[in-house]
Amino acid sequence: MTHELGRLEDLPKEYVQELRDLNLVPLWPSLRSVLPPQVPTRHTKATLWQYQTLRPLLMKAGELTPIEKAERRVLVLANPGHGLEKMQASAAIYLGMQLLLPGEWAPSHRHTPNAVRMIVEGEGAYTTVNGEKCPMSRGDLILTPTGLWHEHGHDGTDPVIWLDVLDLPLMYYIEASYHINGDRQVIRPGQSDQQYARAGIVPSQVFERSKKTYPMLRYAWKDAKLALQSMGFDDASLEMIQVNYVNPETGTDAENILGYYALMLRPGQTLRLPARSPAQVFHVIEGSVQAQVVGQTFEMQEADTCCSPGYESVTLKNLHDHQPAFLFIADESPLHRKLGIYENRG
Ligand code: 1HN
Repeated sequence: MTHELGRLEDLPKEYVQELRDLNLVPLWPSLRSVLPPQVPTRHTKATLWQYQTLRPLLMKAGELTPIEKAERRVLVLANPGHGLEKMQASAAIYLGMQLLLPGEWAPSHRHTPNAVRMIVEGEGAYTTVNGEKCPMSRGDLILTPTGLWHEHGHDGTDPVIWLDVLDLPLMYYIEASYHINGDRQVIRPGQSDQQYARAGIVPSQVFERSKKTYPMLRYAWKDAKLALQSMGFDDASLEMIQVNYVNPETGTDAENILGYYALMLRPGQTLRLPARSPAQVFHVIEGSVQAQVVGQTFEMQEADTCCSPGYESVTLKNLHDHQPAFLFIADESPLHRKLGIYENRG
């Protein structure tokens, strides 16, 4: 039973002021707003960012702002429900589209927020993560987890664009967000994507356990796509054809706060995702997808990105009848599970 509670206006003004002067506030006028019944208040609005409209503006940023003046040349995908200046896609998720032009270099730094990048366009760029060179190709996922040095370089001939996903809003909210600049990294031999590319085959550790908290830093799209295609092929009745990006040593989420997945929709398939507590981000890698999110319908083409608030179901439809569609998904599941608040409401 939810009772009407007393309002601030019900109290004598002088009393409220006396409290305020002592840095005191009565709880009951605000109790329902901080702890609403049944469903949390969500500022995250279902929002679509179309690549076709965003891309020319990102290229324009390439003309307007040299890389030295930007360090990271990014247009942030900001959710209007949170206020654009907050630079949030959801409560915990930051999204940005980053442009690196041929010959440019985005200098080395490390920071507390965890990041990944999903490569959208172009060849020849790479991220160096703790000395390991991770080449960028369309659909690849590259991790830059908390505390790891990272910088971007570009030896190719065309612009390279990628989607950055970070847990920056959370880190900022808990007053734990900061960075340290570093020197240009010395690239050492290392191809973690090759060492761990085949699930079930991992390096033996007889004499020494791996000291790496993050053994795999690059997840090639060709491997994720093959896994999805064979899942669909092996079981024609399988409804949700999805892979999780995991740490190959532990089998747990690739990073601590946000979860990363790739999903295949069969030709013409409609898939209803249950209402679960974490907010989600959907990014089209290949194909055309309709996303129905909180009463909104988004028609998404390749490289389009949308987000959905938590506690809402999402219905995805492959708009092609003859080709599969592939989506990259990021969500707040690892965070919700660690907090003990993860829910699936069906
Ligand atoms: C960052 O380090 C990168 O390394 C991109 O490419 C976007 C947004 C906020 C804070 C750090 C990068 C970022 C970022």
